[in-house]
Amino acid sequence: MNPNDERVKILEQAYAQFAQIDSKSLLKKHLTQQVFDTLKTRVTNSGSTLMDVIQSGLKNPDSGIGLYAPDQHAYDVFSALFNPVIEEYHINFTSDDVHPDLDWGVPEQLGDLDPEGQFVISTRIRCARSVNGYPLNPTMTEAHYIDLEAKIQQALNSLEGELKGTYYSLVLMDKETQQQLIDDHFLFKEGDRFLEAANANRFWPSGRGIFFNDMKTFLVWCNEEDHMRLISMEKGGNLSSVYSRLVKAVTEVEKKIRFSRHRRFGFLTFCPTNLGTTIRASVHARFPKLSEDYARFTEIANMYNLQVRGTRGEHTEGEEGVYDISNKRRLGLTEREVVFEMRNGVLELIKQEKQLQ
Ligand code: ADP
Ligand code: CIR
Repeated sequence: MNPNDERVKILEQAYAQFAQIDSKSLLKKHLTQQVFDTLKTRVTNSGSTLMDVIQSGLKNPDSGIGLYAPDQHAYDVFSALFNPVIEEYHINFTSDDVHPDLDWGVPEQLGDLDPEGQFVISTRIRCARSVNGYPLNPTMTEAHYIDLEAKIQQALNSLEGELKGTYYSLVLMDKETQQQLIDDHFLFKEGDRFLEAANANRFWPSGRGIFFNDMKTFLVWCNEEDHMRLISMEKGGNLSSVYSRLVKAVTEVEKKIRFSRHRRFGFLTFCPTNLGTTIRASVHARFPKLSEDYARFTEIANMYNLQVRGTRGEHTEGEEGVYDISNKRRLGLTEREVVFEMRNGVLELIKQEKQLQ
């Protein structure tokens, strides 16, 4: 873009305003004047500018991160901003690193986190996939959403055995059913303001939906934050069982759909926090003693590279002492290592909670 382009002027005004605002986001920390000046005139091959990358964080100063990739090329064009954010979020992933090849490991080695059922209410592991040949959310047309939904639905319809299920389009779903699925932790919420500001909710509910098996232990979100979110979940702490189902599902779906990978960042996602393995392995668990001092609780979780979220997901509160504890980093280590990191950290929290009781 020419420095006199109207879009550069708008960016400059927005950046000046952002400078006055208090924000703990990684965007605020890493979008220095120098980085801003380097990037403000850049455009990706799909026409995305720095504004498309940062507008969610500008509009939501309470963002933890504050940026998204409007298209695959953005990770390279705006690397002066993405790289330091990615390196900080994914701890230890430095500028020389390349994400390793896929390695699921051996699910049976993970075991049960809480065989006596004292702490863990449920276990969930999700991963994200972008479908090769389709743009990311802000650059998708309505036709892309509808076409991709059909492609995903067709691939899922061929699943068999435990993975066999039904696809429910959001367009056809009544509001009560939708709300019940959200309340039961199966479905994504609607109108997420971080995604909204990133231009990721366009044409809603076109092309959006959910697939699940009868037991609701295997689910797929279609065209929400990412093209696909594949989810395995069940009551209790049997991490082996949950992980083994996810591995089976992803392996089967991959036979039908080609996923996009970034040469350095592994599986491609819309949010830089999800790159690499894209795995978030979590428990819903009660830690009544440890969480009495919430600041200390999150500090301990951090020591094991774990993240604490509220009961209804990111940006929500813990209800009745139930927290969502998951691995924080997803990039720079293998699938096996990510899930082991979550396992070891949760086992340690359980040990410490027991000592306090
Ligand atoms: P995601 O993990 O897909 O990035 P969220 O943090 O928004 O996104 O969580 C999505 C949903 O999954 C929420 O309803 C959340 O409560 C639910 N969830 C997460 N972990 C668990 C778990 N271990 N057991 C049950 N539900 C869970
Ligand atoms: C934020 O910046 O808070 C939102 N854009 C969501 C970021 C994803 N968070 C995460 O920790 N994985």
